[in-house]
Amino acid sequence: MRVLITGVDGYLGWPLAQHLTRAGHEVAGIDDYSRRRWVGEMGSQSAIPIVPMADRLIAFREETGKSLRFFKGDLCDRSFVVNAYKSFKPEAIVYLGEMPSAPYSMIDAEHAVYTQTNNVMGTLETLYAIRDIVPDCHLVKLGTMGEYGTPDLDIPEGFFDLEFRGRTARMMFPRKAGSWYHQSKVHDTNNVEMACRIWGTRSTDIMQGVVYGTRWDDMGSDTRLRTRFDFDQCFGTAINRFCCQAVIGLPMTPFGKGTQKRGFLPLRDSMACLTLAIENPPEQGEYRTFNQFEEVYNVTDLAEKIQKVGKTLGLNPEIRCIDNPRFEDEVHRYNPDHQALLDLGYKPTRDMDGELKAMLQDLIEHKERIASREDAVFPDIRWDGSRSRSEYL
Ligand code: USQ
Repeated sequence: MRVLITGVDGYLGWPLAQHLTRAGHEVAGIDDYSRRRWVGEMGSQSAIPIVPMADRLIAFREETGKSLRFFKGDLCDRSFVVNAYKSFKPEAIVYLGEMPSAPYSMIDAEHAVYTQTNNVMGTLETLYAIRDIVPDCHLVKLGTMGEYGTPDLDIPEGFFDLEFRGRTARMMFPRKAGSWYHQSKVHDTNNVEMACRIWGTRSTDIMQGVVYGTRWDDMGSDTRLRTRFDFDQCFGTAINRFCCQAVIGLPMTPFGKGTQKRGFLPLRDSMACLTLAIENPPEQGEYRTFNQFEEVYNVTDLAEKIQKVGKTLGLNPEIRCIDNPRFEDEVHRYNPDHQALLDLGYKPTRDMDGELKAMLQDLIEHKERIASREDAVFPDIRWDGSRSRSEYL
């Protein structure tokens, strides 16, 4: 299948391009290197060194024996998008090309507007390009479990039966996002669903949990093929940040009570799930939702797991709960359905300790590199708009 990956230079896009190529698909990628710029803006860099795209492409050809077609450009630039789609004629698009950080979107009005413009407009341009150029193409759109928020109810896979005044209708389950970033994905969900409904296009909207890990199943040995790993306060998730804090001897920082729960899945499982979605497309006109995660933990559980695994590697990280810079529920129900991918044959790895060990081993190699950007680890972006990090110091 011809698969186009938007955001191919990112954490998920780069391994996915390799994984799909090895699975026999013809892959093209789009990127404008914005992730590298955003992380630079945060005063940070990937903990695992990554090479420029030109070198990535050479290594890709040497390793897989195949070329990756690469289009450099902005997904909000209509003529660029149209030309790329006309040239490659994708049969599936994996849409990863969005600004993915909740804290970044909460910095100020400029960052909030940028996040929603980049994410929502980019997706809209793609919906039009699909309609006009490749109407049979399957859009695999990356949403987030954070779209649902923590509503104190069980969470279905996208839809539920709403009963009102004696009548029942199948409706989208209400979304209750907690950052401008997560809200941008809610807007995308509404737009993608409507495109399927009115134009007869087809999409899988993936409500993905937090992906972690540095390795994937068919990863080659060439270091130029490694994927990035961020740990700054915006682009590092809690799990990434805790691992890097552990490696450089800083306390791990659950926010508030540390009882916030999230769904997690390893990078290798994210690759497997996305491949299953691509290879099992919905019918023309269908919009479907997958809740894509494997295990649920709260952030203190995570820190304790990292502490335990870290000790086997000679680390001895402390856990220090700090004032929560976000407005979010810290004590909440979290029981989302996630059956659709299992029905398609997804076999979860279920080895978080093994993944954490590999992550920590890979990061220990780059301890100096992480320590050189220690400042970027400290969280000071607060949901009330102030910037203060005194408690951590
Ligand atoms: N947290 C801490 N300590 C930290 C950093 C975060 O306790 O040092 C807490 C946060 O308060 C939050 C939880 O950890 O309650 C998760 O935060 P996160 O930064 O790990 O992840 P989140 O903001 O939810 O966003 C990440 C990705 C995003 C993706 C989402 C999936 O950045 O792209 O959409 O995970 S999900 O969490 O399922 O919505």
